[in-house]
Amino acid sequence: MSRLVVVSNRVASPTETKGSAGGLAVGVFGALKDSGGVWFGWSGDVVSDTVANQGPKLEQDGAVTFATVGLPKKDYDQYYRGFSNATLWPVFHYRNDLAVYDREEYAGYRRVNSWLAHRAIKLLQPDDVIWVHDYHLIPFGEALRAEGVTNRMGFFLHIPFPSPQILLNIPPHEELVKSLCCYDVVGFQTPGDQAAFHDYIVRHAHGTASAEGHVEAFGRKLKTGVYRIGIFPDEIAEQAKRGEARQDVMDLKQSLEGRKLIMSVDRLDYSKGLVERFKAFEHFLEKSPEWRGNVTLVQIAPPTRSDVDTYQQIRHNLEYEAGRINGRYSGLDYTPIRYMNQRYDRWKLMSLFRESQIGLVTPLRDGMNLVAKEYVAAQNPDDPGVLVLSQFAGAADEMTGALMVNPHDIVGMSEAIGRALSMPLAERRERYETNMKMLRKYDLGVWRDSFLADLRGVDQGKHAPQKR
Ligand code: ADQ
Repeated sequence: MSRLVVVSNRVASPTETKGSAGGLAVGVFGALKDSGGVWFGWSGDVVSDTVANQGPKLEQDGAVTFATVGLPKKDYDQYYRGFSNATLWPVFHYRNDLAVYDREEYAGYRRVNSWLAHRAIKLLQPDDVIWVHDYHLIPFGEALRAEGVTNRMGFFLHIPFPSPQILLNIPPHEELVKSLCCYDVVGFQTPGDQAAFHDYIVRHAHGTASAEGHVEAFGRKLKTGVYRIGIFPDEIAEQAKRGEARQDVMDLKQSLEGRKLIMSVDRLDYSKGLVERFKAFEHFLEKSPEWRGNVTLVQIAPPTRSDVDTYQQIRHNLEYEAGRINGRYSGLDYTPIRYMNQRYDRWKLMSLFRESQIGLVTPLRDGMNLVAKEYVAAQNPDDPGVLVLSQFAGAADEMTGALMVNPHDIVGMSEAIGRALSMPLAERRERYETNMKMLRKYDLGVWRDSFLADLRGVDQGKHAPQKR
């Protein structure tokens, strides 16, 4: 089998791939181990130009090479903080109101992609299969092609692909889509994302797109597909069970003094609908006095991208809302919202999920949302909690056993909390089983293997120079 080269903005460290981090790192590493290969990307360090140009730094773990480069400050600002996270991320999450566009940042974004491609070339072998991940790296494949690389190349978008009317707000939208068309396979999380891409191809790029995902545009032919990212549910269940008897979890249980528990876990990001969620919980307490003092919302939200302005704003808003609501409904021995900013070990998160009666997952927009899936997998099958899920999470397509909510509808979310708290066991079990069936059908291995099968199925000679 040909080697695999994975390219992502951040590279998991060899220790993270041993299971302590998210399942995604473990899943991708599994594919790398099977075929041997390279994981290439940014180390997360900001370094001098000289140090950056000395990269990539190589670390070997069996048949897998971890190859990382540092980024100079200017590149970090323009490529990562700028165009990736202040333009692409908000627009792809339908938040044009939060997006800024700066030509120089965009130029930096393309420049860094070309520089990364150039650093990666020396690691490539002729029949390697190259799998590029996410919005930071849209032009990476095109930059490799410009250097004469003819390998099979695929791209997977972890976040939503917006409808064309939204995408048109990014001035160089056409260049971005053209870059995507340089890959052989482009993967999306949901049929809606794929359809939005096809829509752009047909209506704005004068191309064609078939229902089977055959796309022709900008003089290129590619395949698009829907590859729903998943988890390994049995592994999550195992972690959740293992944590049950651990001290931290027992302490939490004791501190709840028999109260019901609602769990929410998200990166601190405006796409996750945290403020609306807090307001829904407040509304629930307002309308259901019998529940005051009897139910606690634990919100775990580690900060990310804290040097991007909009992220400082959301953090500020959330602290304000938590303080305000707690001020209104706390008692001497009761705090309605426990809001924490730390990262937690996976086993701890999973066992907290298992202890809780509701998983409240209400993003305004989300590519997939793995927390929703982890919540379900962590439940005790004999007495499962209820997933309350936003219709705008990619996971909503599969988790049809969830109580579905519109995260803009504060009253609707508040009603769903009430319904979930008093749901009979038989209904909870039925909903849990429905969700578990989908988690097993579309687990992380299926996501990875189906994408790679499509990529490996591409004719290897497709990009070879034509003989005269
Ligand atoms: P994210 O936006 O990061 O991912 P999500 O899919 O929920 O969102 O994944 C977050 C992961 O981080 C989960 O595995 C979760 O358990 C973990 N996590 C969150 N908070 C944590 C904490 N405090 N401590 C430890 N772990 C924590 C992006 C897209 C999503 C898409 C994924 C995968 O935005 O839509 O589902 O990629 O493709």
